[in-house]
Amino acid sequence: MSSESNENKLFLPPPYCKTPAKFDDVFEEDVQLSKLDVLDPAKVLQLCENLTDRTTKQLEVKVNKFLKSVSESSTVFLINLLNVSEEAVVQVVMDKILDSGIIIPLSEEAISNIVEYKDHSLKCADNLDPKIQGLIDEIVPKESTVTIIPVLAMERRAKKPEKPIVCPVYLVCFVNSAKSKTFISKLVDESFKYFLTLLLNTRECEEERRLKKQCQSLLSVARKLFSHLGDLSDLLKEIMSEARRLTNAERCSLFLLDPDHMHLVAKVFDGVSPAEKRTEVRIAKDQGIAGHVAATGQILNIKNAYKHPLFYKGMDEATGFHTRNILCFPIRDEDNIVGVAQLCNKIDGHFDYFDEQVANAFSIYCGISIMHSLVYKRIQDAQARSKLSNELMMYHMKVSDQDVADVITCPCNHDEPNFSKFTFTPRKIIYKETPCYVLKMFEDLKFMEYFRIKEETLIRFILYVKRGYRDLPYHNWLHAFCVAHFAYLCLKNFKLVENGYISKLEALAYFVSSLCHDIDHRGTTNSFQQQSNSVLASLYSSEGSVMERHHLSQTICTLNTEGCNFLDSLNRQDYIKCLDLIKDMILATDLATHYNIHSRQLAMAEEGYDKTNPEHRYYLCSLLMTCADLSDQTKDWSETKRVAQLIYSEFFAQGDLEKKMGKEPANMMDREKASIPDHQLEFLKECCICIFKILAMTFPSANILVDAISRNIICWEASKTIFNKLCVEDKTSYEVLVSDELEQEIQAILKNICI
Ligand code: 7OP
Ligand code: ZN
Repeated sequence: MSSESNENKLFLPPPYCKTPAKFDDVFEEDVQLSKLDVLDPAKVLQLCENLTDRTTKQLEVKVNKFLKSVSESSTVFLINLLNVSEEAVVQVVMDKILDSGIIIPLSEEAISNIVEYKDHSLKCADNLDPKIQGLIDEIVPKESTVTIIPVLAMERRAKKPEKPIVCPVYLVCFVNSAKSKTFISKLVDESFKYFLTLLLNTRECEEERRLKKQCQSLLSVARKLFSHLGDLSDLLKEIMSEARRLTNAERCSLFLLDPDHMHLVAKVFDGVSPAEKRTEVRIAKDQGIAGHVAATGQILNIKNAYKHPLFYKGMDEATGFHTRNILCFPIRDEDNIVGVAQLCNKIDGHFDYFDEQVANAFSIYCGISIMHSLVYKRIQDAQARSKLSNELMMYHMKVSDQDVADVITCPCNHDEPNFSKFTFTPRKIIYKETPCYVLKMFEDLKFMEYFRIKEETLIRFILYVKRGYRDLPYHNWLHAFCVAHFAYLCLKNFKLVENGYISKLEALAYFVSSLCHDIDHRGTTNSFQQQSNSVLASLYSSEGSVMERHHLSQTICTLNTEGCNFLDSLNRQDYIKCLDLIKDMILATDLATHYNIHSRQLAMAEEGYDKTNPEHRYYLCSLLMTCADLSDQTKDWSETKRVAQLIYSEFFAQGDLEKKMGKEPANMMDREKASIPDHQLEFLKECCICIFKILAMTFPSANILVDAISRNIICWEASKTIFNKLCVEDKTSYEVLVSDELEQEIQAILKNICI
């Protein structure tokens, strides 16, 4: 049949619908019986008064009774033709409401082919769809005459509402009627004018209620998806029992594909008596209905299990359960079928189109849950592994009680002269004694008594921090020690606490931050982390200051290591405040942070430091951190030169690494290209001088630091000629830096300046 003739049929106007003008005469011609010949207005009126029910079933009973009486039939029933779900449904036969409706699936094509317009009247097709014929045979006794009259209506759920189409919505079946087909046809045409709209509206209303309930249940399940994250089997159980409830199934089960991919293993049995539960149900992946669904990925709606070729009776025989019908659907994760869910025995009939829709939604829910819990498990595993390796590492670098005792009983004096002067160079402290000096500074700053710090705990903390630093040329424990020493110098010389610039707690945080600010530095910059996609970058790059965030995290970890939390005698409020300050101060050591707030720091110094202004306090603390971090540059020339050697061997190592990775390093990191005096001069002039000048605006005694940097600038300027000379002789910048010539030359110049 061509699609055009098919379409024509659909556009046939039903007699009770507003019809296009050109059809009007067709119907006028065809009138053989008048309205009054078939309908008694009083009866119709009485019926209409009575059609007050809320359900289509109850309405159908009354309509059937009316039609039976008028048509003098033995039985009348309606076949509902549902265009949306593509089903034919009988839910009432005469005045008997069926427990479970008789539902048969019909294709859209089949539905549109039911009706023909022939001999100027609307009829059922001569060869009625065999499925519908079967449905009628199921209800009507043999040897009966059945007159079937179609009822058409505008399709309300048309895909294009602006182009409505007319389609059959009912087949009215009259059994053994005493009236002629013409009479019955006229009766249907005329009477449905009065109640078709009511029937259809009620049908639609029922449908909406069902959809609403379905949506609500799906929503409530969706909420649960997040509540059982930790336990997948719990969650799946919850989901499946909801699916069972929603589709009115007697039981449901869920099978997941075994990792061997050869078996489906039952994970959930809901609606099964406990006695029936066996240890494990396992089926071959290509066996039976579940296997078929797993293989094809197609939902299977089986109305009669025992008639289905794939149905395996063995399970029923083993369990004593009788399977009538089955709705079996696949469960997918991102791209694969990972399992199969099965709903058995719809309590009042067959699984229908709507059950299939529910199944579809639940299939998606299960898939999401499985995926979520896999991700969740992976995260938990990773966390556990990291905790384990952390514990292992901590065990191997455990600071022993003996190490702590050795610091307490250290026989050395620790009274270097000028230790608390800006001119003191902490790099000359004997390495072994650095922890003792840190302890000494803690004591000297009166932190021990003020915060009731336990000496043993503090020493253990210091020793763990020391171990936290790697063996790098520059960013090692000695750098931390120097920065902490400079913090100590500021606290003492500027009398930061005594003069109320900062609080005692801020002072403590400043000192601790200085000591910890580079823990576990890897000798590479923030941009290197991002370039190389390092683990640290993946953890922190979205927030910036990648390394600094890691140093902070390491600091907190160290503090939380057993026997290390020397801050635990602080009250809760101070403790939280202290960690907050430490966070701010460690993050302030990222020079990018410094450049961010540099102009506001300058403005603060220009307008005068206001200790009651919290922003000023933050800017001052940040400035103090930056100064401490760069304090190597405020020492004498030989220190500056030594530090430059350390820094450039670290920078060049990163440059070498970048070259190996096929990237081009920045000039400063490239041992072939870098001009050390130029980079140092730029760093001192553009960065250091400015920072220390801001400091000196608030603390005039810091001018000696600015002067020291200026002297170093002169030396670097002077060194340029030697660098230029020796570089021509094919020496690298670094070779010149460590050469004797440079040392001699600058010493000579310095002697001249000092005299
Ligand atoms: N002296 C130094 C650093 C050269 C005490 C760091 C940089 C910024 C701008 C050069 C430049 C380097 C940086 C510290 C000290 C240590 C400064 C962070 C650097 N002489 N560098 N240098 N710094 O990023 F022009 F690398 F950790
Ligand atoms: Zn540092």
